[in-house]
Amino acid sequence: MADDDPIVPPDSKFTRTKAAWADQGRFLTGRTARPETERLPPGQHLVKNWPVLDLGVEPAIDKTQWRLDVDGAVETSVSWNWQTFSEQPQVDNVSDIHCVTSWSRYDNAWTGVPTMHIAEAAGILPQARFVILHSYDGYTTNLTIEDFLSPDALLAHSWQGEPLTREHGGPVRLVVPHLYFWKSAKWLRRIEFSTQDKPGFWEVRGYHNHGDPWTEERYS
Ligand SMILES: Nc1nc2c(c(=O)[nH]1)N[C@H]1C(S)=C(S)[C@@H](COP(=O)(O)O)O[C@H]1N2
Ligand SMILES: [Mo]
Repeated sequence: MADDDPIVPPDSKFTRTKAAWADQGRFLTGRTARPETERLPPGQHLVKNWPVLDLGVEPAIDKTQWRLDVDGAVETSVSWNWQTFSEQPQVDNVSDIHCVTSWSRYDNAWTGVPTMHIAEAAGILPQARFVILHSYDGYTTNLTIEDFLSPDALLAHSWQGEPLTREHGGPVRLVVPHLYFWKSAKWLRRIEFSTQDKPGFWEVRGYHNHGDPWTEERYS
């Protein structure tokens, strides 16, 4: 894919509302919690269902058309199709979801390819420090290499043993459990390793560049 995103993400009332929450500091408690002693981060409440949050456009990507590119500051650019992606090493991982709009959901069983393997397959250059995720709906989000390569982070294609549904980001989404869920890009299209940070869709709309739920890094 070219460096410029060809897709323009939609503007919507919900997008504008969420941008306003960043201005107002909505849901902030000023409390910090520790993952070792508390399971629910400050300002969060537990839900049993699984809410859908996105820009309102849910791209339908057939597995025969689906591609995932890994490029940028790497030794070897990689482009997987569904077949070659399925041949990569697989892991199962159970983790909690924490969304910045204040809901959390426990015990999500994900299956997919560990992000560590992506780094090995492409060979990250020493000067690469950031990872920019690009999605089929035009969404982007940014992470440091360390956060992206966290041991429980993966490119998930299944949830609770079933293929990830379209509304939750299928065929493949990122899952980075230790950060707010907006960092977990749905409908993943491209993983760009970069020497420079490039704040993504929510990061340029008042949301925190890092997004740690335990220290309430909700807004910038
Ligand atoms: N491509 C894409 N990924 C995205 C989003 C989006 O709009 N587009 N929204 C983010 C936000 S804000 C959240 S909270 C989670 C929601 O994931 P879910 O709908 O599966 O709960 O996806 C994240 N990943
Ligand atoms: Mo979100």
